[in-house]
Amino acid sequence: MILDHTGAGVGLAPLQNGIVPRGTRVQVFQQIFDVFLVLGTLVGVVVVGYMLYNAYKYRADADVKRGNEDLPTLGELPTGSGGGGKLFVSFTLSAVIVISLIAWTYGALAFVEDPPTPEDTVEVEVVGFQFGWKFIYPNGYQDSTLRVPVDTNVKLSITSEDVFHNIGVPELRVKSDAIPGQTTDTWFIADERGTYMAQCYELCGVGHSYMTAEVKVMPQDEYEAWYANTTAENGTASGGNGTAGNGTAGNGTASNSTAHALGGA
Ligand SMILES: [Cu+2]
Repeated sequence: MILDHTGAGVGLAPLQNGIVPRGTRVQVFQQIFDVFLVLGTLVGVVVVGYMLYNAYKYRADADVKRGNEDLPTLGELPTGSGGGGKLFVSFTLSAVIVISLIAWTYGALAFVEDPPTPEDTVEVEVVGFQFGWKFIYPNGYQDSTLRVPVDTNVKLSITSEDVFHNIGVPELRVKSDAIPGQTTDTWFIADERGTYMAQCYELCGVGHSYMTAEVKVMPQDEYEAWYANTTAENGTASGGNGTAGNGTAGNGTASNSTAHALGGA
């Protein structure tokens, strides 16, 4: 099962055998999607199938063919039959399915909202500004690119230094508000190396669509070697005047000119 892959590295293994999914956000949300897809399809097939069956059974010329004189005639009020057995079964079944689904989804989302924090968690502060992102590491190092080790729990503490922003990395299923004067915590685990794109999801001004950042997921040893060489002084990100945007190919110029134009107004 895919859950084993990531769980082993982050100390979540004992929790994974339960009904409620554990693992990376990608795995949890995928399982929720799968369960809803399968159950939704099943309910759809039963409902549409039963409807078609009855449409055929009670078709206009049915009583002629079957010689069934019990069929209601047009305008006749239904008298009921069977003591509501069918109604009881369908109500009970629906209630059981809906309530279990709510409980199960709630359990899964409660885990996503507040997961156990393993000891090797990498903590990064994220500061949004018009128009870019600063990633600040515990040693004070700042960068406009987020570098994290693979298969490791990453905790982000997100805030903004001007207006509302929202940082999201769709591929990692992580997205969170960046509100001035307030810190929002979220987390993710990337189980594949590579470069992902973080971007702003809150319309925050003219440079909003350029407000992206790279997320580089590195092998553990490479990350540690890289982090060992960082200090508070050698960071590339600085201040709130848009210079942090320089690190991102293609959008640095746009962010800078916009930010400077605003600053000079
Ligand atoms: Cu923004």
